[in-house]
Amino acid sequence: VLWGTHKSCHAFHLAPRTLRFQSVSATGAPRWNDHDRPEKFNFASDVLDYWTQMEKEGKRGPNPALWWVNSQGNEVKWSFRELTDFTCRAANVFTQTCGLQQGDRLALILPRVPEWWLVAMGCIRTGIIFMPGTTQMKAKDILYRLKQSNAHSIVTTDALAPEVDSVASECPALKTKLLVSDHGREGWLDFRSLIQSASPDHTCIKSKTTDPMVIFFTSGTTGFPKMAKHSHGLSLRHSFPSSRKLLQLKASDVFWCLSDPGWILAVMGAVFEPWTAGSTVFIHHLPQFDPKVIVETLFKYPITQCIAAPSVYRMILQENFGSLRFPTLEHCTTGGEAMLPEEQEKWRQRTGLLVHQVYGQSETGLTCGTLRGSQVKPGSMGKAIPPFDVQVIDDEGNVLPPNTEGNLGIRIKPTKPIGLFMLYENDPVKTAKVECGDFYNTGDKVTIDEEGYIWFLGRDDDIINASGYRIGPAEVESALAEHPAVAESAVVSSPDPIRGQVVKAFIVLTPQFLSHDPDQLAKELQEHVKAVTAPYKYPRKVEFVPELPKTITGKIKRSELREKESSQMQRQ
Ligand code: BCO
Repeated sequence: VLWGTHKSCHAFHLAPRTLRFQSVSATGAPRWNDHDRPEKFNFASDVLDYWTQMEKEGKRGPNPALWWVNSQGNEVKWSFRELTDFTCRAANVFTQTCGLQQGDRLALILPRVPEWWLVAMGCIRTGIIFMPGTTQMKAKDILYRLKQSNAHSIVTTDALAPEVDSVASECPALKTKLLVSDHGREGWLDFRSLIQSASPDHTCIKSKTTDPMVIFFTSGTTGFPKMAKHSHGLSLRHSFPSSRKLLQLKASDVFWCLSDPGWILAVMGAVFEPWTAGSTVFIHHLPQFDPKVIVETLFKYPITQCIAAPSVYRMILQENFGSLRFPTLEHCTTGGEAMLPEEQEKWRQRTGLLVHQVYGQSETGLTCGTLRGSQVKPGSMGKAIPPFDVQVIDDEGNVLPPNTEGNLGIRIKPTKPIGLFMLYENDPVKTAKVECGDFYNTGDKVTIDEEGYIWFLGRDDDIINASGYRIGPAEVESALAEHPAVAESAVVSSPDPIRGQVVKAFIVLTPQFLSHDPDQLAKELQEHVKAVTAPYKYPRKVEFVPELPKTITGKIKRSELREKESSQMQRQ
């Protein structure tokens, strides 16, 4: 056991060796400007190892780089020096033990355990493209990802290993399976013991800024999730002065990102953003979401900043907590879905802190936000963060005047900005479809006011955003179709006071199920969806209908159902 049984100690007792550096800034000041396009960048050598050097020179305080806790009172604290050591070992495990090479793909499906950070950084050191995914995934979701990406390796836990084994034979490219566990499993390599025995001597690749680094699976309005591929530029962008102004993190800050490490929000909020500043990344294992644990954690630990989806703030506010005046918390940020002005105000009244909204997608990373210290306009997602030139555009890519509704576009011509995704892997049609004139079209409807503040209005396609999860209707409909009771279904968003939106399924039953108890059947179908695909997608609302509205060509009119839901909620 490498960690988990120790309380308040540095749990990994391996002595870090002397480091070899690729590049180190002498001053600690950002070395790049917003519009620089350096040929080479690697977050591990240019940022992580930089802070390691600062620690060695006594130029960084005693705060750990990674501080992990769980509800059992276990703790892991790693310095940057230890992180450099362990992530070099991880890099050697991948290249030497697993035989992986730069450009190979690795599926990273771990909960919030310290090894997640070692795997991600080990991949960056070696140029292996990592693909984060939520542990809520089921065998079918994992199979889809492994096949689509031609993954060469997977790292996961005991809970998901049987699901992986059930589909591995259908994934010929999959060479190695790595288990993060205290127990062995046949056919799997034991990541923890491999890390212990691996050498800490590793030379980081000299990656080009434009080389691929990470792939996020992101749900679309049709079909199954697409692979948004990012280069090392995604991580470089956090070094740009404009990005640093957003949270103004310092090395003494303790930053808590509550997002699951399967999402881009966590890759930015629990890796790139805090480590670029030399801050402490704080992690609570949180296997189940519990507002009480979050509040207790904010009282117990010296957390100075946090970022979480609006639903998290709402769920905390909904409970009857005595005090929400957290002793060390200075700055709160939210992203992943829209937050209403009255919700921001309620948080301010209870905590004394403003919530600053940020906006981004798996394709774009951080796109806009309200900078720390600048005016918060409640309900607005802030202003564009350079080098992104963000405009409201029409369907032809023409820039619209202030206060006019249109699509949020990011300028990609004549030059694509650093930090924007490269493309949808294996999908040139979809990649071309999101290009609109000189812009990447996010598909999100917004307005921009005269001061440059951006206001989210919604989407006019079928994508559902439920408590910060982006869900494609086809993913849920195909899960429902596997149940014998379902003749046909249409899945849409339905407004919800806590989750913003929830998934609603309109279902036409097969004749043999028409006489079943509807409440019981709805529950059975919900459990069925939870069992065959990631449970966050399950329809929290189910309505049985005799038929679905369709166009004359037989296409389901989801928009009609969506509008019916919205107007029904407004009437309530
Ligand atoms: O609510 P239920 O209990 O009926 O169902 C929940 C879970 O209990 C259940 N579940 C989870 N694992 C399961 C399981 N059921 C069976 N087997 C399992 N293995 O499934 C439902 C999952 O829903 P949930 O994840 O919403 O759970 P919960 O506890 O209500 O969590 C609430 C939130 C707010 C913590 C959660 O919804 C959340 O984390 N939302 C934020 C998502 C996020 O981080 N989005 C950011 C994406 S990146 C981005 O947008 C770019 C921004 C720059």
